Amino acid sequence: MKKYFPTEIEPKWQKKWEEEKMYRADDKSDKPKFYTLIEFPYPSGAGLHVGHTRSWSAMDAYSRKKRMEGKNVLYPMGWDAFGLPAENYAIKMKIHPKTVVAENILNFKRQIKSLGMSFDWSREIDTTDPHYYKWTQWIFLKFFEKGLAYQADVPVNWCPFCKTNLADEEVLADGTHERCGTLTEKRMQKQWLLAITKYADRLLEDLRKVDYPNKIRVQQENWIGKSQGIEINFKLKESDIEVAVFTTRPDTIYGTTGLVLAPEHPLVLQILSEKLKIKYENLKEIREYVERSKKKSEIERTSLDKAKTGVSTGLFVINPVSNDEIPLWVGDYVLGWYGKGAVMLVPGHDKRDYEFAKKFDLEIREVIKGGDVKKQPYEGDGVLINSGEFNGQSSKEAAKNITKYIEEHHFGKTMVQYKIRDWVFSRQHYWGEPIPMIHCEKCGTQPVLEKDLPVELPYLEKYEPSGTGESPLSVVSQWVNVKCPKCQGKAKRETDTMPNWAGSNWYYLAYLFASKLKNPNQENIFEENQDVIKHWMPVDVYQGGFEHTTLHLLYSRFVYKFLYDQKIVPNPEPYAKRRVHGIVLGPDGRKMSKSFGNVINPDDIVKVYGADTLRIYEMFMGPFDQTIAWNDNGVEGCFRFLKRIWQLSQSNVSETATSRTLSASLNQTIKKVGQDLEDFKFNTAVAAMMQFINDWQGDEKGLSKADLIRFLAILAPFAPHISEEIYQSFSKNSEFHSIHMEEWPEFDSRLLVKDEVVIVVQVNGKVRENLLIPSSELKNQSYVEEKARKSDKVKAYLDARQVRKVVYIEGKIINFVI
Ligand code: ANZ
Ligand code: ZN
Repeated sequence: MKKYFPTEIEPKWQKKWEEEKMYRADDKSDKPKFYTLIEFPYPSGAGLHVGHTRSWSAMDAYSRKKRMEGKNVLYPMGWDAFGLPAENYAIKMKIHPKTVVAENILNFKRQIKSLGMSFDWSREIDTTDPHYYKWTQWIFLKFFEKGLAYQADVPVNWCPFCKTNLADEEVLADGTHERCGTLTEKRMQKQWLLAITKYADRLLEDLRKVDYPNKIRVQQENWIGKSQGIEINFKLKESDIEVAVFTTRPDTIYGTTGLVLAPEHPLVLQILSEKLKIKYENLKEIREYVERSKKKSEIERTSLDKAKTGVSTGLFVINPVSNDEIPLWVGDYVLGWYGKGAVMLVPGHDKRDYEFAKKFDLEIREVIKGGDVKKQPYEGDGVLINSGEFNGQSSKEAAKNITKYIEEHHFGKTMVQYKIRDWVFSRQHYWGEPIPMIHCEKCGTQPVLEKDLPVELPYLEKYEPSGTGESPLSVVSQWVNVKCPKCQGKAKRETDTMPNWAGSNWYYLAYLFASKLKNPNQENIFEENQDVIKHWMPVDVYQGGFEHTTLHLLYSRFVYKFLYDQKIVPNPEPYAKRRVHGIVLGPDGRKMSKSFGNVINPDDIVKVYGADTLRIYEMFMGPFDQTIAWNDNGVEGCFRFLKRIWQLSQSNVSETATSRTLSASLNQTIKKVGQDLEDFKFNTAVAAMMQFINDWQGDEKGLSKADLIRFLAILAPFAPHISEEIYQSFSKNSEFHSIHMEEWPEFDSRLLVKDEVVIVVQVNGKVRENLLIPSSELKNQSYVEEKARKSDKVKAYLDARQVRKVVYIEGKIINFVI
């Protein structure tokens, strides 16, 4: 018998598959298209980790099945290589990021190829290739042309470690940078922004059009944060000045005992400039307070654990509905950018307002019945009291009626507010796409002409961040100083670069025409490739992690919608279906990390057990969307599973038909594996095949050749090499025909039920016989009992003894108690 040496057979088939160009997707095929996508990796110095391999193996199995089902499958791979990790690594190792990226890509590719993934390598892309980022820059110019890319002074999140500004999405709830864990600070700085807020409603609504896991949909909904409310204008006493607030609870308006402005509010700035014709007190305190709150982060300001701070302006405003005169305060728990940057203070029914009122001894008024507001705010709904003509109405009714009253009297109007803010799109870093803009003293900020794209990133010896908030590109005068594209006068290039999310906004489109990216005479690549874009989009299944849900997944949906509006893509959503994978932890149950010494390198597993074992193990280790710890014993077990298949295919295959019982087991397995693969239940699919192997081993005659091939066909997506090797050993074809080109086997539903079942016969709990009983008689205890009594082996025990009781467990055991 031949022995199973995966390290011999695997490279052989990988080479053959590549020669045969088996996994090339065909743009012109008449088979139905199927586009499967995994999040392309950032090629890190550490190489591939077993988390990558798990996710890609799963999608590989899925893609292979789709091919076998007759689909024209596109399963591509590329490199997301700009950004902080490459740059930080380069700085640490003192190697240029360009060199680092090139080396890492080579290593990644070698590793991936050793796993036998069915990627279409002819479509490989690299976001740091100027031929690629030319189009990343082109998309930016489109945004600018449509008024959706703009510069503004905004409070930004500054990471003191990475020395760059970050988008809100890159800052975690505790205020730290998601990449490096450093606590970020708020700074005001002129930045480029993309107007994602203009798409907020569509990004929210269109979640209905796609099939995403619930958790992901909810995370995006919350991040977008739509609030339906009303803006209400309060007049400053003895003046024409109006201050608007945003509230979602107009029903509580009679409970308003103050109005609180954010320190950034324009009225506060006016007060401080002393331009208002009103009497001032507290000016010094207000100024000091505003200065102090500038230093605080948003997290600090809004934290529920921190004591509220504020300062009185000494001024009063009038509640337009109740006509109450109420004090005007400044408090930094109110945010400048949200709503109207001002709130009506309702301490009886809002927790934050309650704390503010307690701290500064402001009145607490109960207007909704439901709790004891002297002790704690009541935030629920209820019946209105102390609310004039609205008394006795429910919160819901009152909210409607008060809104109507306010609108009719022109005191305000309904409005929708979103939590999401425009996307801060500039970074003060070297390793990114230059933003293709030019600043001219005369003409202002001008876009680079399309014909001058790409704006190539110059090769710098010194690329470390300056730390001043200026990009390291700003000191490269030959690059910075250019002619203005409009007046030809002296001008300077924009020196900020794009965030590391820019390249992944459209990479799923780049795969579709990857071979054309290098064409130097390329006109508008999107226009010229409309046919392939229409053919392949949307992505049928996109598989990735949970961690980029409000980053890449949201950003790329936004950019795709924008491209849809430019008539570049045929539909409003890029990904029809999203599936997610869990994380693979180290054998000790902790996150894999060099410092814990618990990192599993896929190379080591492949070297010892082969790629098929690694793939089978990672599918089998647990439910795909759950976080699972690595287990070496599990790897051993999967290796043994493959070895048994190897042996059985040499020792237990027959020229004649498969027995009815084994045939039933095979048909059940085909059915289950097919359904499980569809549902991303990879672990139970493998378990079903393991169960089948037991049945096969226990069967005297074994599998027929035709049935062996059917089994190999369902094994092939999971263990592509061993199934190919065994298949070829049985193949009589003179021309090469791969198992991966076989049709996905049908199951015979008539054969799903076994027609005979083994019943264990016990006497006093001891096994004495195994009987074959027809499936149709399993429910018939007297039939089973009679058969058992007639068996010679059983007879010997029952003769001349009295049977006291017979216990029958249907379809399994019959026990005679004597
Ligand atoms: C009065 C009120 C009474 C409120 C009450 C709530 C309960 P969401 O749902 O998150 O949109 N708010 C408005 N603008 C704010 C700002 N710039 N900074 C901080 N808070 C602000 O929350 C809407 C509520 O958040 C608004 O409704 C307002 O407080 C507060 F019993 O107004 B409410
Ligand atoms: Zn100019």
